[in-house]
Amino acid sequence: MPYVNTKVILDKANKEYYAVPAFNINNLEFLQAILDGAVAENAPVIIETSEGAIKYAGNGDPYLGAEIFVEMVRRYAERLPIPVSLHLDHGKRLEYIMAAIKAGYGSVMIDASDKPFEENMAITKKIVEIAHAAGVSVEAELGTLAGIEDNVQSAESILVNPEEAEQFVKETGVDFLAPAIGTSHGAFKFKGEPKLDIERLKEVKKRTGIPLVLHGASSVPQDMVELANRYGAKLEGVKGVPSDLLVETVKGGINKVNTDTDLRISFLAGLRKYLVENPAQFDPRKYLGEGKKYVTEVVRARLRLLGASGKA
Ligand code: PH4
Ligand code: ZN
Repeated sequence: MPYVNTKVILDKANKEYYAVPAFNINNLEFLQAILDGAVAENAPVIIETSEGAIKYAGNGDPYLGAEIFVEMVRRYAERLPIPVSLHLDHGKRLEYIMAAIKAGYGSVMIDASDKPFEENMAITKKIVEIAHAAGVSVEAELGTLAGIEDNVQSAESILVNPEEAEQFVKETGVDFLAPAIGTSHGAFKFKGEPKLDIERLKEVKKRTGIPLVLHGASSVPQDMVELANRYGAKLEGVKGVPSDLLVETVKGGINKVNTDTDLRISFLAGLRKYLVENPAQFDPRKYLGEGKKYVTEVVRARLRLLGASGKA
């Protein structure tokens, strides 16, 4: 199946009420592990890279980094029986957005969510014009990623406003929207009970109808955390979005589920276990290969949970 535009994958998911995970990569090994999992599940998959990942791959040069990722993803995708797309995650600098568009990414995110609403809207509109002219689809974000604390007042100010979401989508022509509903990036998502504003999400979906994106969606699987800790890691107090709550977000209209932390932790668990159990081994293909197996398992579980398995 070809390397496709992210819109092809997400419009189908929106129509058929499931979600596709978007997995972050920084290198070759994670890409291989993710694609192995998606092929095993006969599922569509979105690969995404942050500006940091592009900088890392390009040794500081965004154009080189973006080209390397497009080449890697496209060359693998062409040989596979599943649709695969490549997305720029949290594009904040014009240089990185242009590099991704020029290199051949299927979609870019313009993240101006830290700017006032009107400014976010103006910046997003401009990027939509540029990207659409090149056949590239666009994701934007409204609200701020942060957990919902007890103080409802502060929650109101950081979470998406559904009326604004409707106006934003109409005026910018954006293809996908990431509404803040109480998640946060990383492995420490909730201080107390995990809580997301599902009603707010449903209202955004009702008013916009477009594919919605959940950032900070990792579940932080406890078996992987325990395994990593057993072999020397110190991951304490880590907490993600529980599986049943994630399924609620899909029912509420989420179609793209950003997942990075879960892959980092599972790779670490496999790598640490292997290195401790094989202290004489120094072939990177062996120890990185073991990390990959754990990533593939987490990818497969995620695809099944979100309803993407069998949807290729
Ligand atoms: N992301 C991943 C952001 C990764 O700069 P960087 O490469 O560290 O950025 O956009 C997510 O939403 C992932 O959420 P998660 O932490 O819950 O996996
Ligand atoms: Zn994110």
